[in-house]
Parts: sequence; structure tokens; C-alpha cells
Amino acid sequence: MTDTATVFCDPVSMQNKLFGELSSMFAKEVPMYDRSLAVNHVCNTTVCDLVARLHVGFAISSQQLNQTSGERHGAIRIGRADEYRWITRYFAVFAMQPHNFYDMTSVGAKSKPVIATAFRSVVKPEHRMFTSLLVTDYFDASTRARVEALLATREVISPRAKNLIEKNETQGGLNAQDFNALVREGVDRIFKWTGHARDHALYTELCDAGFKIAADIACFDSHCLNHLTPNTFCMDLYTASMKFCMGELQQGAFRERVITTLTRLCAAADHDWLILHFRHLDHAHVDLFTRATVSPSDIARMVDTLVATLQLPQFALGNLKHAGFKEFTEGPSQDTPILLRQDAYKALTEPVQFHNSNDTVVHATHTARFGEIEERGYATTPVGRELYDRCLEQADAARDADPSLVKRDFAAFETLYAKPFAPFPKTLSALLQQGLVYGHYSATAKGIAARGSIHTRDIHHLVRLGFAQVKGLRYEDFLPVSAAGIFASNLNQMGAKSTAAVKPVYTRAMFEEILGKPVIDSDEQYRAEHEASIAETFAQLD
Ligand code: OOG
Ligand code: NI
Repeated sequence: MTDTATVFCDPVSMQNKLFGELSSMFAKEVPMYDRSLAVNHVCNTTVCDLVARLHVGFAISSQQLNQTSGERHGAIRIGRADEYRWITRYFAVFAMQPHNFYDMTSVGAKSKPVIATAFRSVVKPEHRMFTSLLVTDYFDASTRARVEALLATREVISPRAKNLIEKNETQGGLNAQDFNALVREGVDRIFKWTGHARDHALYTELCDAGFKIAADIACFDSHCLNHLTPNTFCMDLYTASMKFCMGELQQGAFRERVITTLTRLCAAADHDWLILHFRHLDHAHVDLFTRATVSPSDIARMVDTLVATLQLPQFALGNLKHAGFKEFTEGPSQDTPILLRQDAYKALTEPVQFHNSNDTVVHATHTARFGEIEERGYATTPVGRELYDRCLEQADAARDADPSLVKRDFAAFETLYAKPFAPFPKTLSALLQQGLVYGHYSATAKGIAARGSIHTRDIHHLVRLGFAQVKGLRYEDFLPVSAAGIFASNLNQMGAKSTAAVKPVYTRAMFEEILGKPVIDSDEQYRAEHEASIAETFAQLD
């Protein structure tokens, strides 16, 4: 083949490019997002400094740090089934497949008229897009008709974008020029915020009825990014730093929190923690590190440096327009390294021009885009997930029973919230032994050398003997309840019940019909990897 146009780009590199460009776009649109990335960079650098003192031999280049910090998940909300199908096909070009069916219409008081999936790579995902679909049959007939009529008259995905998607499907790939054009379609049109909306009357009615989410979807003319979430190495360091920069936490209290957090990190940052948090590390690397101690005065010096950095003018976030930072982090307690912890600065109130059908223009505002951050832990088994759900329910109840505690006495709040999570072990090996999380096992050189003289088939025992090693599988997906909590606190609105005569039931099968392809069940994937790695380890060790 001589035609250079048939040289296809690697979809995963193009996915990195897409998310890099989306991040630049979002940083230009939302100055607070841009600054929060800078705060996260300072925090991650502090964590790396601490880890380097704790583990002699640990090193991370600024390029590796930037790469690791480049991970993002976005959230978009879509109005029509045909749009949703096109978006599914769009992400497929970038090797992103739908993972899990999230039914947000049945999550109790936080229920919303959306069903969703997350697009991501099947292996080693770095980026994700949580993609919601508005289900209009959740509403009474007249609201439904108005929402559908408005949605019917928009065109978010251009003919050019559709052509490129189809070309990819028929050719089995795209060249650089086509890929770049498709990235531009996403960044300049499909996921871009325009500040233009339609039908102010419908907008107001939906918001007043408790359906801000529906207003956010139906009245706007793009699938604008609602948030673009980076990953942090230490949630508590980041949230304290943001609150300090936003003027919500005074210096004394900030120092105290950072000392607590860094001291905890010294205890938590073992080899498993390193492998979980740093993509460039494996057992082969961490086994070469030697453990050192970090003294309170080392920590005090690190705190001084952090405070001095965050006092620089570029971190004076109180000067930017904002609505404050969320009061508490969603997810497990800080000492329980499972699933994911998420937090956010609250949604900004932004100017919007509504163009009504009678040619009038209304200048109003819209509050939807917020600044989320996350830290990922180990993927739980169904048993672990069930235990998590129970612990979370108790922790949330304890928190809600004394809602002002978090402001009054943060340390007491942390203790209160952590207590219900006591049934969870805090180390990877204990989590694995109790069957609460998934791992990837492999034989060690020592194990292979001992072949023939090994007398156990207990995988945990093999690890303890040094014949096998394990790394915890990272949770790469979402939690509907946590997502619903994020929605609720940012929009300042709980869920709202269906106003349809009969509340419809949404099934995965019906959702898959909209997508035009099956949804991957990520739990099955984690379990398959876990089990295959054990079988492979047994085979290697005979
Ligand atoms: C999606 C919320 C889900 C998360 O991190 O759980 C999400 C949305 O706000 O549209 O992004
Ligand atoms: Ni999110």
C-alpha cells in the first residue's frame, strides 16, 4: 500500500490528545479549573517529595509527574437517544467503550431523570467520560412533549463529525489529519460551553420543579463538559490546600491539617500504595527501594514550603468568582483505600443568554459546572462492595445527624466518619485475604526457583512465602451514589421523583439498544483478571 492516507493513528494516543485538548479548552473557559490544576500539581509534588524521603530510590521525573497528573474524567449530559448513539460511536474511534449501566433514576432521594454509562479504554484506562442520557418519559406528558420538541431542533454533531466517524468505521481507523479534525469537532463544538440557551420559560419551570439537571440538558445547544476531573495523589492534602487558597481555611488550621495528612501518609505509603498511585512503578521497582524515616521536623519543613508556595499571588483563589468548596469528601473514609474518593469546588454561577422562540433574549445565569477531583483505590468484589454500601450508609447517617460538626471540629468529624468503615481492613493484603478487593497475582523469581518443593495452593500463603506477588486492581469506574451526591450538593438540589403517570423502569437491555452495542460489565473484567492471574501463577509455580 503506497497511499499514506491509510497510515492510521493509534486511537489511545489520540484519546490522550483529545483529553489534553479538552483540558486546555476547559482551563480557558473556567479560570478556577486552571488554578485548581496548579494547586493539585503543588500537592502532588509535595507527596512525591515525602515519598522520596520515605523510600530511598523513589524518583519521578517531571514528565512522569505530568503524565500521571494528566488523567481525566469528564461528564457530559445528552438529550436524545440518537445523539447518544453518535457519541457512543465518537468515543469508539478513540478506543473508549461503554462500561457499566448506571441507573440514576433509582438511587433513593437523589434520583434523577438520567441513565448513564462511562466510556473508557478496556485496559489501562486513563480517561473516562461519564455520559448521561435524559429520559424524557420520567416526566408528565406535557413537560415531556415540550422537552422533546426543544431537543428535536438542535444539531450538536455536525455532518463533518458524522462523516469522520463513519469513515473510521469503514476504514478501520483514521489518519492523523482526520483524527485531528475529529478532536477539533469535539473540542470546538460537541463538548464546548457556549453560554447560549433556549426557552427560558421551560428552563425556569424545570429548575423550579427540582429538575435542574433536565434544564441543563434540554435548554443548551451542546453536550458541554460539566466537569473535567483530574486525579490527585492525596485527596486530603488537595482539599485542605484548595480551602486555604480560597480563604476558607486559616493558616493555623491549614498547617495542622497538613501535618496530620502527611503524618498519615508516612504510615500509609507502603509498596502497595506506591504501586496503586504511580503508573510507572511495579514490584520490580519498589523492591529496590529502602525504607527511611521521616521526622516531624522534616514534615514541618515541608509544610513551610507548601504554605509559602500557596501564598504566591497565582494561588489567591479567593480573588476568583466562586461558590466555595464542598464541605466533605464523598466515598470511603480517608483510611480505607477502596473505590474512589471525590470532592469538588461548587458549581459556578455563569452568565447565559436565552434565545426564546419569539425572538426575545433573556440574560440570566446558570449554575452547573463545578470542579471535581478524585483519588482512586482498589476495585472491590461484590462482597466488598456490599460491605462498602453498608458502611457508607452508616457513615452518611452519622454525618447527617450532626451536619455542622465538619465545620466545628474537623478532626472529630473524620473520626465519626471513619468509625463505620472499621470493618474494612486498611492494607491490601488484608483486603485480599478477606476477599473484599481484586488483585493481579504473578510468580516471583524465588517462587519459580522453588518449583517442585512448594506445598501450598493457598495464594495468600504463596504471597507471604515470597513465591508470588500481587498488585491490587485499581477501581476504574464510577459509583452512582457518590455521583448522585456530587450532583445534589453541587446543584444545591436533591433528586426529584418521576412525574409520569407510572414511573418507567429502565433496563440495561433497553440502554444497549440505544447504544447499539453491549455495555461491558467491569466487575466481570476485574474478576476475570483476578482469576486468570491466579491460574497463571499456579501454572508458573507448578
Ligand atoms: C455526572 C456525575 C458523575 C462522577 O464523578 O461520579 C460523575 C454528571 O455530573 O453529569 O462524574
Ligand atoms: Ni465526575
